Amino acid sequence: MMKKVITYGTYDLLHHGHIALLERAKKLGDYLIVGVTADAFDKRRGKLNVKQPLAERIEAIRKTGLADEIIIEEYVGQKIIDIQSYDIDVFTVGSDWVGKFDYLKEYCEVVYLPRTEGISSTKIRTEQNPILKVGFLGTGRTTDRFYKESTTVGSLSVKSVYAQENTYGYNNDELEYYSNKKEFFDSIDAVYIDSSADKHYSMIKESLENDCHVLCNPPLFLNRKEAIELYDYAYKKGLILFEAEKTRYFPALTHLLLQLKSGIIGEVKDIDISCSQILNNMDNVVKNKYEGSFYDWSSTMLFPIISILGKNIDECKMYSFEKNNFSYLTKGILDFGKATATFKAGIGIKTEGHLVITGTKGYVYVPSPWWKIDYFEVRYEDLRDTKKYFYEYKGNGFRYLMLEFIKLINNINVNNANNKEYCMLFLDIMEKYSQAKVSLYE
Ligand code: C2G
Repeated sequence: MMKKVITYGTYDLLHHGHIALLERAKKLGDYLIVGVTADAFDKRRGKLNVKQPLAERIEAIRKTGLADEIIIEEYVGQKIIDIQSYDIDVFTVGSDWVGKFDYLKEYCEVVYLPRTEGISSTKIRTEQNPILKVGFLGTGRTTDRFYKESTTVGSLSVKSVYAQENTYGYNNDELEYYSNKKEFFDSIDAVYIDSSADKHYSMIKESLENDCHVLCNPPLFLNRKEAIELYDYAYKKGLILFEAEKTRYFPALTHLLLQLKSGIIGEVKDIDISCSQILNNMDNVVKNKYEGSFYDWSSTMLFPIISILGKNIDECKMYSFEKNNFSYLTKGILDFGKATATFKAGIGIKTEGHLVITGTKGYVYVPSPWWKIDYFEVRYEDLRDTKKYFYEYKGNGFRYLMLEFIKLINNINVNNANNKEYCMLFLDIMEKYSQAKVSLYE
C-alpha cells in the first residue's frame, strides 16, 4: 500500500530550511503532497509580508522535484478535508508548530520535524530590505494605535519620539524620547506625523530635508502650492511622501471597489456617505479651524467617492456648522455630471455612518461604521438576490497601510503617482470648503 504524506507552507523565497523539510517529509512515505498557501489565505491569517505571489511560490516548489503533487491551501479547516479526500497517512510540519496540529491525530499520523536553525523567510526579507525605523513627529489620537499595530509588522519598527512636538503627551517606555531634533532624525528612516493640519507643511519639509520618508495623517497640505513643492522635493530626494489614510487599504474596501468596476450594480449614479465621531472628552479637544469635521474626515470619505465616480467634479456645494471656527458638521454635495454624491462629516455630533452606492441595477450597502469596513451587501430589487461579502481585517487595520508604505519604499508594485493625484484633488475640494456656507452651531 502506498503511504501518502502531506505538508503545508507558504514557501516564500524558498530556502534550504524549506527544502530540508520537504526532503524529510518525502522520506516519511511514498507520495508527497505539498499544500501551498493562497495569497488571500496568508493575508487572512495575518502573514502580510509575503514577497512572492502564489504562482511563483508554486513554481519554486515544483522545481525542487520533491513534490508528487501540489495543492493550494485556501481556508482554515481545509487540512481535515484534504487528509480525508487524498487518503493521507502522515501529516507533517516543522517543529515551530509543535502541538498546534494535534487535532489532526484523529485523522492520520502527525509528525513534527525539527526546524532548520538559522534560516527563515523573515531573515531573508530583512536582509534584502532592512527594518524601517520610524519616529513620531507630532503625537495625537492615532499615535498609540499606530504603535500597537507596528509591533505586528516585522519590517517596520517604531523607535523614537520627538519630545518637543509631543503635544498629546504620548507616553511609551519602549521608545526613546529626543529633545534634539537632529538626533531624532538621525535615529530613524521615516516619520509618522499625527498633528493638526496647519503644522504638516513645515513638519513634512523638515523630515524630507533630514532624509526621512514621511507618513502623515490627512490632509497632508492646505493648498496646491505646498503640495507640489514638497511632492517634487520628495521625488528628487528619492523619498516617499505618503498619506496615512488606513481605510483605503482595508481588504473589504479593495474588494468592493473591484466588484463595482466589474459592474455588479450597473452604472453608479449616486453615493451617500457619512462619518461621525463624538470624542470621549469633547471639552478637551483642541478646537481650531484645522481640527474639525472636514479636516478630520475628508480624505477618508472622499476616497471611495473619487475612486468610483472619477476626478471630474462639475460642481461642489458645502455647508459647515461651526462655533469659534471649529466645524462640528460638514455637509457636501458633489455633482459629477452623470452622477452625484453627498457626504456628511461630524465631530462632536453623531449620525449613521453608512455608505450607500446607488446603481442602475442595484445598490451596495455598507453598514455603520463604514470606515471600519469588513462587510458589505449588494442588494437588488428582489431581496432574495442579495449577496453578502465579508473580508476580515486584522488588528486595527493600520498594518495594511504600513505595508503599502514599506512596499513603496522598497519599490515594489505600488504607484505613488496615484497618491499624489488624490492629494491634489482633495486640495481642490478643500478650496471649495473654504467657501462653504457657514451656519452657527449651538
Ligand atoms: N521550516 C523549517 N525550517 C525553517 C523554516 C521553515 O523546517 N528554517 C518549515 C516550517 O516549519 C514549515 C515549512 O518549512 O513546515 C514551511 O514554512 P513556511 O513557509 O514558514 O510556512 P508556515 O507559515 O509554517 O505554514 O497552513 C500553513 C502551515 O500551517 C505552515
